[in-house]
Amino acid sequence: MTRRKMKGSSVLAALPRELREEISGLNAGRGQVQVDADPAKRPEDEEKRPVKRRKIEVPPPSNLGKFDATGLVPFYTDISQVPTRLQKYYWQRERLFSRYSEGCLLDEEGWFSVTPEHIANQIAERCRCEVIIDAFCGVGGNAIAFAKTCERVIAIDNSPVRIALARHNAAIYGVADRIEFIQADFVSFAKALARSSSKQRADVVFLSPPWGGIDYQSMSASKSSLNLLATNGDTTLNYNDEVVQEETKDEPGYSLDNLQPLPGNELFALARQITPHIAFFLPRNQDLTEISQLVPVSDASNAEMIEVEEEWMGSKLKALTCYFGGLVHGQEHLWT
Ligand code: MGP
Ligand code: SAH
Repeated sequence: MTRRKMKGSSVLAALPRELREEISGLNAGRGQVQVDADPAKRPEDEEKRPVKRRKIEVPPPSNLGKFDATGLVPFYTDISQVPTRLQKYYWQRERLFSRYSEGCLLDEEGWFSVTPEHIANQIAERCRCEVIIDAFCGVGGNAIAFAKTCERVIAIDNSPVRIALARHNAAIYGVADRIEFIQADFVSFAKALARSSSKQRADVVFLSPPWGGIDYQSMSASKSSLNLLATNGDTTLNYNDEVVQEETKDEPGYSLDNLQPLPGNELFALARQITPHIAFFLPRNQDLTEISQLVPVSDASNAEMIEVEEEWMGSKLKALTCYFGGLVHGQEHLWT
């Protein structure tokens, strides 16, 4: 994809005063934070324990300066410190952040929703542009990757804790100064931006909203996939890859209705008021019929194409990214 150049007024400058004030006050505080207590170590346990050589990751002395969020959440250096429900994510820590051992910090939602670095880099390459909005930046997995391919990254999250963690992690990667972190509700932000008269907005909006928690796979299924299951007793979605067909066979598809803070079709419509070029990060079992219904139906010659990228980590399908507008191969003309 060609690199898109847009010059002119900044996104923040285009916002109404109330929103700018809300945003400029963000960097001030870290808000109330709940921290999982480290498991208490009893001296008598230490004595009983056989002496073993253990590799412990120790974060180097911090040079993060004003972005240092150390202490906001625990930095785990050993599996024994990690709550059981998060252990499967901790085992993958170097895949989530290759610089984890340098002190990357994640809170509970961060652990189960951060985009693994390799996948984030792939998406960022595809989204290469001047101004990108990461609408739900979490602990910064995608925002850090976008900072390497985009001129400006506007990273939004409504959690003050995760904004602080994202900024801390971005500092470890040396890109904190290349990202504008904004603690805000994306819905209000997008509505304000869409209302603003500025012609210069954002080239791309990246949507990676909450899917409904750690158990998103068991959430209510989409109507169309349930109908298919009822009529066929078997469904193979429109994937070309046999492995994916195997994995999704007989499983009802995830519905966009489960997304937060709005159903996916409303979230998409909101983002489309900002730009036609959208990347939407979704569960691997997303019902693709719902995705196809996001764009207006038109005759075949004019039909807008959507591209769905499977995000694999090793032999495991992790998620899907759906690309719209000029992000779709063959639709580069939509950038003009
Ligand atoms: P997963 O299915 O929870 O993990 O999430 P895994 O390791 O495939 O678990 P398993 O039990 O199926 O083996 C897969 C990927 O989806 C994670 O690495 C995250 O990148 C992403 N992800 C998961 N959740 C719950 C969310 C979410 O709520 N929002 C966003 N944006 N991404 C998520
Ligand atoms: N892509 C991110 C993970 C995103 S998880 C990463 O790689 O780290 C989804 C995030 O959406 C959470 O951090 C949550 O705080 C945030 N969120 C939920 N509702 C929001 C809203 N209304 N506006 C902005 N952010 C929101």
